[in-house]
Amino acid sequence: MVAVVTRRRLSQQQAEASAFEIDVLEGLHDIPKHVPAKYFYDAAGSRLFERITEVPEYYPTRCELRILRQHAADIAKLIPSGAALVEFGSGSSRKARILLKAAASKLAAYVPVDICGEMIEQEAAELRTDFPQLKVLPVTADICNPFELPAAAKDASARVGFFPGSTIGNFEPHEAAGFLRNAANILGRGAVLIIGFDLVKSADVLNAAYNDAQGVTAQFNLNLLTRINRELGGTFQLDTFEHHAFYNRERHRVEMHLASLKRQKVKVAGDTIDFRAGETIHTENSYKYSIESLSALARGVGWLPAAAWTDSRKYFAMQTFILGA
Ligand code: AVI
Repeated sequence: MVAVVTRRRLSQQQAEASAFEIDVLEGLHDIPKHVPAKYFYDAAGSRLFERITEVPEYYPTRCELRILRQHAADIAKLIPSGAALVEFGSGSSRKARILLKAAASKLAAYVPVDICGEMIEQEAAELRTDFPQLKVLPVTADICNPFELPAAAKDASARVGFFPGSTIGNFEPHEAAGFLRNAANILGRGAVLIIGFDLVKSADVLNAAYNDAQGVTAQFNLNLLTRINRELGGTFQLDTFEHHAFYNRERHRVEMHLASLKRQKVKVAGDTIDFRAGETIHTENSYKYSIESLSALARGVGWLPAAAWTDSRKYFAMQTFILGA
């Protein structure tokens, strides 16, 4: 049994490793060069992201926590009694805990869904201690693909989706629509969806948030090259690449790039990649929405916009949507 589990875990790791290799090589041979932002989050990248959330310039996490703490009771009122709360990309469940404190007594279950099974199982154990009356039923899945909910969530009076963290901003708009469609299919009739997202604002605030003075965001961006070196036998010299992040006003998004400081050749998984001086690898887009623009996107795939809350500076929003008939 142990051998079977170990073999299964190994083959999952191998499949993930080869998807990483395929995506990185495909992106580095493309023009312009790009690598999907989801590969930032190895163990070191996840730790660096946690540090980003604490730098003074990066406001989204603090704003969202403030909105949740201030309006938890109102948000909880929108959760039907006997509903299951399904969190998409739950990670540490830090934000869900605020909602759970306000709504646990009327919930049939809390279903944290994340690609990282180990993390949510560990978090689920802690939640069961802190909320002994609550059924905590973790699901390991990619939130952008169809997945099965546990029976207790399917049998609940309704399902309420929770998608905090402005992760929706890291999807291209067509992917965001795809996510919303998938969430509608999974949550089903009568569903409510609560989304936290970053609002369009002055370029100065946005540029500062992604270029913090301590350089943590730069380290986070460059860590992608460290990961490629380690996992794909890459030969990137980190001091020959520079973190570039800027707000692209036309496309309502912050773009992150890694710019080569010189003309050079880099080896990755046996392939040679040529860089011109100044050429960049596009590593992330972080789309900023208005309440109206996210409402329009959601309406297009059947979600009707309902109540929304923002912080006092209108930097960040938490909005609820109801699945149309
Ligand atoms: C995870 N995500 C919402 C962050 C963002 O703001 O787009 C990732 C990040 N990238 C640089 N700083 C933070």
